[in-house]
Amino acid sequence: MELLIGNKNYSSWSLRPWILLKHFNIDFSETMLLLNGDGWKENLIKNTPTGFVPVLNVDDIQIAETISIIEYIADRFPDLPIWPKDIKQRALARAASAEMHAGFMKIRNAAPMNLRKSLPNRVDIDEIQSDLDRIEDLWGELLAKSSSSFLFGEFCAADAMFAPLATRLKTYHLPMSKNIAQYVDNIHNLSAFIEWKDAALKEKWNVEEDEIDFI
Ligand SMILES: N[C@@H](CCC(=O)N[C@@H](CS)C(=O)NCC(=O)O)C(=O)O
Repeated sequence: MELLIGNKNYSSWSLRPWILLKHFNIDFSETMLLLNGDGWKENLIKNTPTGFVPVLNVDDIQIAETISIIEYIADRFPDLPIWPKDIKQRALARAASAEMHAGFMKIRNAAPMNLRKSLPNRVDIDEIQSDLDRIEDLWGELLAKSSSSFLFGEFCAADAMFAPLATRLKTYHLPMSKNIAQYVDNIHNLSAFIEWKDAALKEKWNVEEDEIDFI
């Protein structure tokens, strides 16, 4: 299996399947397709079905779309707790993941993932307040019922889906309750996340549209 990813500092979608594969010690290779530089988009179009990363190459097929990659991983490794084992918990984990896939547009637009920066006071909180409220409600409710440090007990695909959002809360010093801050730290303390971030910090490239200083 080969995972095509974008720059680790910026590519929030790439982080999701990567952190899941790493956390569960699944063997895969990775190839980075840059999101900056001359011809970067043409290169993406040439190497992926959609012109976007991540993509999982498996034998003769290319799986695009993060959520589909995650479902493939879950199907391929049914003994691993990629999703919660309980059918109702699994349904809730998938619902939360689908909500992440389709939503939180305000925070995604206003606060792009940028792991190497610390950017307090750059985001208009009023503009993203409804997304922040939803995070408090959704994560707060799940964490209150969770038996461990993550949304459904042990780390699972839903946490992988939310990992980039957790980084945005930290990078932009967004307001959050104590419980949510603890969860954000739990994501940051995962060894798979630390490995991704260490690599991100070594990158020298700038993706200007994701640097809110440039805007
Ligand atoms: N719906 C896609 C979104 C993927 C996506 O937006 N990836 C970004 C990198 S994080 C990308 O490839 N951007 C290239 C572009 O904007 O043209 C998914 O779920 O994987």
